[in-house]
Amino acid sequence: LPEVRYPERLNAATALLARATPPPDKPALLAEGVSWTYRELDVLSNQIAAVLRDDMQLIPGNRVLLHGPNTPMLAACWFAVLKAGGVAVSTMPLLRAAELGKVIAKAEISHALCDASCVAVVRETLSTTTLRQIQIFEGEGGELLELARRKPERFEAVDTAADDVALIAFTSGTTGQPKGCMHFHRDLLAVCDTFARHILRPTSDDIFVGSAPFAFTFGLGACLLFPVWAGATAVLLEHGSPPQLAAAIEQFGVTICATAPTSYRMMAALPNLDSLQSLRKCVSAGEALPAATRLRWREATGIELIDGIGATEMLHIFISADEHQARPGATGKAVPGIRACVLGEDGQPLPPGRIGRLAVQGPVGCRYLADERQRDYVQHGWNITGDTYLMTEDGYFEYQARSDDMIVSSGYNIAAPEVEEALLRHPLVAECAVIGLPDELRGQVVGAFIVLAPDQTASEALKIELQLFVKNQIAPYKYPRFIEFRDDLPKTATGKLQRFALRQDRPA
Ligand code: 3UK
Repeated sequence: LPEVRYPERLNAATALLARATPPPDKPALLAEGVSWTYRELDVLSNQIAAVLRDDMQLIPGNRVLLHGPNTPMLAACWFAVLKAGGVAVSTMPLLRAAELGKVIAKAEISHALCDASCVAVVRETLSTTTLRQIQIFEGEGGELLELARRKPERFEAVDTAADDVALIAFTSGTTGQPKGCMHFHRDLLAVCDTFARHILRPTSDDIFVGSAPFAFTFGLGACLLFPVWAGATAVLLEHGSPPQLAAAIEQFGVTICATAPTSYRMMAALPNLDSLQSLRKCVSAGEALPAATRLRWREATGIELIDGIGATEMLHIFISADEHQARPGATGKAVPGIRACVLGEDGQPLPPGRIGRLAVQGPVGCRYLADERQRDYVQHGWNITGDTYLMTEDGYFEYQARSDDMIVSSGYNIAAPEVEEALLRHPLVAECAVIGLPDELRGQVVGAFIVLAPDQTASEALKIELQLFVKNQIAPYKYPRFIEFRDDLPKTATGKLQRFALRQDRPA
């Protein structure tokens, strides 16, 4: 295993910005009507760091809320917080006051840098939280920028230890309440030195775009850390819906795109796929990638998707395969620098071909903010991600389900995503979620919640058709005995299905 070593004293913001030594006029960040060079990004983040220290009385170790959609200003603020020795806590731009209040309280946040478009919600939390200092930015202006522009161009970054906390990321709550995960300065480089260095392999000529906000570490890596680490260019989008993503790819000549499987499925259905010609590499993460989506994207663009499983607890992707090594039905192999195995009920590694709990180990690991579920996630030095996997003889990891989403019906193990994948191949099915429903006879039965394609009508006949459709593709015992049509499905802010919410909806 290639080992990654970092100096004992390390500030990730200066290390990342100093590493690439791009020509000073090289664009670092692009957005609608905005283009910032590496030098502009470095200087402005120095000046904001000075505002944090001198005007906002930030003390190293203080936690700073970064609230707003992905913009060059938010990126400059992120680097500034780290330079000033603060701990960055990015939050999803659409959070409501009650949710934001919980995050501020849990992370004991004292300072905030906030986009004017979402400041109201932050102000609502003021009376009930520890938050004391707020500065607001507005596009290329605002109070914060006015203060910043009066500061010197240089700033001596705080001499942080490599294992000082640099950020706290909150999980998206696929299985319940969001949990805060702490990551060190060195972790920010470690994800670049594992996934980016060995799998993505960007060059300084690449232009990145992604749909995930910085608050989702998939987005922080793919839209900020990796491009800066490579001395490349990042296009920042405030809204990353599939049509907006496709438009940005055309407008900016994007070469690397990172988004979720659903988004690739929807982009592949857009007219005029020629506009995606500039693309070179595409990363899919966040949810299992259906083989049909991989195929559709290859047919549409000629590009083999780079699937990768990551987690907030691990900061970024730990199992993946590049475009040459990709294998349909498998997420990939352990990323160089990271170890992975499949554990049995007894906590011992299973031989290849057996289904069990995925366990990973590497330079980055889970460190929950409160004790929360630390002992469930980290066992004997292994991070237990909560996913069920099978490892093949040659080290490929095949995703089965979230451990909570394995359905046991009449003694059979049925992975919810496999049934969903079969249903999604039907042209009338737009979205679906499969869960186990309690059943006296069978223990559990397979239940499917289905959103139909626009203008389609639900009927009993269609239910039967869909059941047959599944039986014809996968083992017949896996077919959904129960089907319900819905207008929409419960999802997290990062767009993931909340199967637990469907289970809670339906008491035994
Ligand atoms: C699931 C996948 C199958 C899996 C994330 C890339 O998703 C990220 O972090 P979260 O904390 O969720 C983690 C869980 O999501 N998952 C993610 N990717 C895949 N399942 N195939 C995949 N390719 O259950 C995992 O445990 O929201 C992804 C980078 C950074 C991230 N934080």
